[in-house]
Amino acid sequence: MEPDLRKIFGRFRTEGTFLEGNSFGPGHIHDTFRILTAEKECDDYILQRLNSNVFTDIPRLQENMERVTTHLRDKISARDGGDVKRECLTLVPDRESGKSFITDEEGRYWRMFIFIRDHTSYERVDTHHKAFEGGRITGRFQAMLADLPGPPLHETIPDFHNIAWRLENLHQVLATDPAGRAESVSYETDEILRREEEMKIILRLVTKGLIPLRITHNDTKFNNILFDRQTDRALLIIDLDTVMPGYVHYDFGDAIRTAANRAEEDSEDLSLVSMDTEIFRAYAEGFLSEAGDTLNATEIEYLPFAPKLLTYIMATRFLTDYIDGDNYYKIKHPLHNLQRTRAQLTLLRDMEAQHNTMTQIIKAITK
Ligand code: ADP
Ligand code: GN1
Ligand code: MG
Repeated sequence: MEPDLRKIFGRFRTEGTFLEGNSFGPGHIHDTFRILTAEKECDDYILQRLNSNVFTDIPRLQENMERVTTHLRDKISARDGGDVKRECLTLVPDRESGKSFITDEEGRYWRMFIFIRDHTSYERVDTHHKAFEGGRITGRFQAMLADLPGPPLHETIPDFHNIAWRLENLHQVLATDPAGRAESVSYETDEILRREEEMKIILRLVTKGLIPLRITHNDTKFNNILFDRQTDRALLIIDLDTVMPGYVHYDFGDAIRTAANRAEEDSEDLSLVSMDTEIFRAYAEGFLSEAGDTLNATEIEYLPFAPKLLTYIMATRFLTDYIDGDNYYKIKHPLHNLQRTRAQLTLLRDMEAQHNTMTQIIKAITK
């Protein structure tokens, strides 16, 4: 059933009159709508019906979101020229309870943000400037959250980037083969399985105490960074649902996976998929300009490995979802998850070929 956006809008403490609501943005997880208000001087809004299959405890998720946005807001407003309306997300409370989410008659959860005015975002990155800016804003995000007070954030999706767990899931669907697709993807499956041990290296370094747990974003794909449409400066990173304890490699790796890929994440034409090491360099320069001082030698040493790991994790997740019968990601056609898997595996092979170049670049930046 189509949601009654006007009615849902009316339940939040908004300014302005509902003019129209439309589906918005490239997200794979929630149902996102942009709500335009009739008055020119009033903000527009983003309304999201949350995916509670993916996020099973929405109240806890929203608790994290409130803590994180409040902390960031305080830091940004303390900075000269900081613009809290455009440099961090603003949650709009429920009119009645003041909570940061509501439930509708079907028991579905909704939340609302102020729409970030005059922004743009990119699926692909074609200039050094954009890549540097993306790195800068993501590095700064991590640095700003380093002193978040209070207890650890909730793990909104436990083991989210734990590759050992992701591989267990793959083995499980291969064994049960619920959609009868396992045999048709034996090539892709082999590509994943022969790299299993190599990809657990970060987990082994963690066990040895060489890589510390930090607060990370965990979904730093480049289209989650919003840029100012006029100046092309990065404003902020959005999609804070997975902000929780993690390792620096998760944020650095996922950003490179998306920014430095010359093609789209799900490119059908695999000949277009490759890794642009100049974009890697620019992003790394931006990221390390903000977060570099906090990282230890092992974290830095393994930064060139991070893009491979995150590309591998996504390939594993897309393949698992395909074999499972497409229950997790939104898909646009029946082979979409397989197409995503193939594009990620192609990117992974190119990253492997260019690993030495990435290592040299990180050495040059951090020497
Ligand atoms: P998903 O987890 O489904 O990716 P996001 O939180 O990333 O959901 O939101 C989906 C899209 O909605 C984003 O890619 C962006 O285009 C848009 N969006 C989300 N929040 C805002 C906001 N506060 N202002 C402007 N656009 C937003
Ligand atoms: C999802 O929410 P969105 O569309 O930015 C996913 C990420 C994947 C990404 C792949 C909560 O991100 O982990 O990297 O798709 N988010 C969740 O495009 O699973
Ligand atoms: Mg998103």
